[in-house]
Amino acid sequence: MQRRARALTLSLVASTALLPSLDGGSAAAAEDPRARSGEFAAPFEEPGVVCAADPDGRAICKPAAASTVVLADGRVLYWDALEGEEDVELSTAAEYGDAAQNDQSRVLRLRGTRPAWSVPSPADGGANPDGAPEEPAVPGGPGVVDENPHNDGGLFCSDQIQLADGRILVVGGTQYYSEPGLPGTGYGVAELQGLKNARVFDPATNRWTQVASMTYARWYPSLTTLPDGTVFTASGVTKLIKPFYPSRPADSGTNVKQTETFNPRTGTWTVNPPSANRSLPLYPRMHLLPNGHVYYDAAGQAFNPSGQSYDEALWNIAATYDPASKTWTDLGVPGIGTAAPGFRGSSFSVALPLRPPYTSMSFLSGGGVSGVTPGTVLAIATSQVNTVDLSGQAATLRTKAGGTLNNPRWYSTGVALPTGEVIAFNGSSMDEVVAPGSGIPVRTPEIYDPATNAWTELAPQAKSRTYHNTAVLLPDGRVLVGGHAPINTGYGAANPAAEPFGFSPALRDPSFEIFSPPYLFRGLRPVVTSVAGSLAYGARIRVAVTDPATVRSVVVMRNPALTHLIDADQRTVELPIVARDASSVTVVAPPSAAVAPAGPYVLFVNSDAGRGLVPSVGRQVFVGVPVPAALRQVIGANTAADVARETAARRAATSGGAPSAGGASSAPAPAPSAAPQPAPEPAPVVGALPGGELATTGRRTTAVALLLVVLAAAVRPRRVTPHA
Ligand SMILES: [Cu+2]
Repeated sequence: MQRRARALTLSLVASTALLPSLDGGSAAAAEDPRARSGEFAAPFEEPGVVCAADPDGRAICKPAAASTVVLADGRVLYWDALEGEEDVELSTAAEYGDAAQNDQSRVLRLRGTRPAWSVPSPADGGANPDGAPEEPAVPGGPGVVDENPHNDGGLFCSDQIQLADGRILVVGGTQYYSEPGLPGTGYGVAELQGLKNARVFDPATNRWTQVASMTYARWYPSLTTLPDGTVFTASGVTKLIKPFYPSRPADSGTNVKQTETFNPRTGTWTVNPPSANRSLPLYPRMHLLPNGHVYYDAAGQAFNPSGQSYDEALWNIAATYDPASKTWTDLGVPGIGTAAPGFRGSSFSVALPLRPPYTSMSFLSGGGVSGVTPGTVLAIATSQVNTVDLSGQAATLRTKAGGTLNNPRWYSTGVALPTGEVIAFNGSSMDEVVAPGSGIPVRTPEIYDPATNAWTELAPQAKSRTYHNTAVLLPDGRVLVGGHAPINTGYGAANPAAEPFGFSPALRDPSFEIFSPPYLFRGLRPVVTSVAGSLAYGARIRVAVTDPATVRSVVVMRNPALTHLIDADQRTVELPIVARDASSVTVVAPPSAAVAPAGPYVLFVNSDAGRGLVPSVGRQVFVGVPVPAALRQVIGANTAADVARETAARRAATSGGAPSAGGASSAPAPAPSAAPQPAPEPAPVVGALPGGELATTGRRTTAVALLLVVLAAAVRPRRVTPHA
């Protein structure tokens, strides 16, 4: 059916000064309040209209960063979520099976004085251009209607990791249809089905290509890179809303229990034996332990209070998976005796620094909602540190209650910093999958100090970002905060009427903001003047750095690849300092691929000249593999430019002269005087539905009314299906 894009609004690019603080401030920095609070720069977004009409009349809007990847070439790959909500006129539940669109991707370049965007080819990742087969819940029953050829390959609801060579593997995703539907109307009961597809983005060519597909279709899976470079894939669901599978009834009413492993060398998938099956939440919080096993941190996405899987009580149990024996071992329910024992929904799970001898690993989680069904719908403010101890014969789990967050936060993204601190960004006061648009956004980030186990509020951001927000550490030590792609208000049409009263924005937000953490205002930053591009396992590595005597630690951090609060490969590996001279420190590279799977990492040096840890600008390195030939030149050029700029800035700061041009100011992101004003809020492309237009939709309104009975059971993406 024809759809009309509405209310096209021009928004100017809001340029930001993209260069980070290099000198960390002058002598006056001791009194600088930003040394406690950090600072946000003004929001900016892709230039052009917020939404334009495609040849079919559908709204094509600027994507929000619901999934964000920091590429080894320093650029940022991101893609949208829930594309097409702008075309829903009355009811997401009744129209979205047709109105949904494949999600667009973008590449953002932050180097230089202005942000720049490019569009990968194809923009939507290229899966299923000719449609994909549906799995009907009722063979021969009310039919599947799938008349939109542009929504069978959505990037939304996939998961992604960095391959060892810096390409990005993206697995799963979404296809949309109505089941049942009314042919020719665009109306029906929306269904979101997982994809079997896997695709790879190559930063050297800006292209997406398709690789072999999985056996099982997965919506909201989690990927974890194993020590041998293969990729363990768990969970996801095939049909989100009506998960009954006539061809395999035993799999009905729960998520995909089968696990699969992808081998990037052969490009093939292997279904693991039944011993590797496990009932897990969507986007289970997984991490690779330094013994090579995969840890499930008893957290993930869940939709309280009505339940999502008949066996979801099992999600309370933390466990490890051994890739050699392909078996799981339960570690028990974490946090017994704390305020939030067991499963936590929509909570981040951030790996804290791995330190020699690498025999334990700790994970900080915070916020979200508590428990499986019935659980909580209101956000919680608890945090906890789960530690898996591998020093004995068998892995053991212990939980330490963390400090209470200053704000309850559902769907808050946690970002690990080079210093070992963690910042919680974004989120909402309640679960906005249950009641879209009814949460109060949390705009104040807070920082966790592992030394005190406490959370402290930071400088607030400009934009509200709740469902489908992201935040990732940039190689320069700042944090890129973006996203917000909500479900339409109350599963109807997007309605911004409640926003002035402090509720969540009804429309997607394609903007970004860059946060400079407090450590950027604590004094001079060390400058890494030289380091090898590739770190062989266990090798001694000379890191040439300014003022080596002040160096406290050297870490490598996996390049981020985040969606839905999860980046399973995220890890910070502290490298022991074994020698120090007048111009360098010498460290030992990670000992094994279990401690640090091969691939792209950013190396940071943390110094302390008396006012707390201050990280260097990071250097892109590869651990366990050579720098990929396709990226060698650009990484080399980036590094050379950074070293020259940072060295000049440090020289200017220490000589007492004015900071040199090129971003050496003590302010981390000053807006240049010529910069356009910050981008306006996204235009109300949907919510302000004119009355005249409503009057023209009488036929559709009747059709919607006819479907209400069916909708009562399916208006929300959650379910209770009896065990077959
Ligand atoms: Cu989602």
